[in-house]
Amino acid sequence: MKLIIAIVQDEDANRLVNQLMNEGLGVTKLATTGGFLRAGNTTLLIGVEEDRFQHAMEIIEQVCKSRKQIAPAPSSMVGMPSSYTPYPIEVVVGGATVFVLTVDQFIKL
Ligand code: 2BA
Repeated sequence: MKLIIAIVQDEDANRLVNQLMNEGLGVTKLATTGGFLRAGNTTLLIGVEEDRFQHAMEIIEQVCKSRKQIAPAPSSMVGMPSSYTPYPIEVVVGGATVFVLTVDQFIKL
């Protein structure tokens, strides 16, 4: 069994949970915050049997879209003159950041 930990954008999260549930896959949704943008995102825990792993990954790939977001500039930058005005920067947030772990045991009590 594998545990997929997928960090996705809030905009895609509900559709992804619905699609996974429709396919009979178990999923847990966590409200999380990205360290860089300090904005909300969603982390899904998806436990899947090996034979359904590829299908789960395909669903994630189909549903999750990468988008551009504006990251606020740091308020102060070391070594810069005090007249320096930092500008916000544009970053591309990926469709999904996915970690895959091999599950040692899966127990329901
Ligand atoms: P955030 O940390 O809020 O990052 C949002 C996006 O900002 C990133 O998209 C990336 O395009 C950009 N970014 C992040 N750190 C940066 C930096 N030091 N300099 C310039 N740009 C930077 P993604 O890479 O697609 O990541 C989306 C979210 O996935 C992240 O939100 C974070 O919550 C999670 N994530 C990404 N890599 C991770 C990792 N190695 N471990 C744990 N979580 C991770």
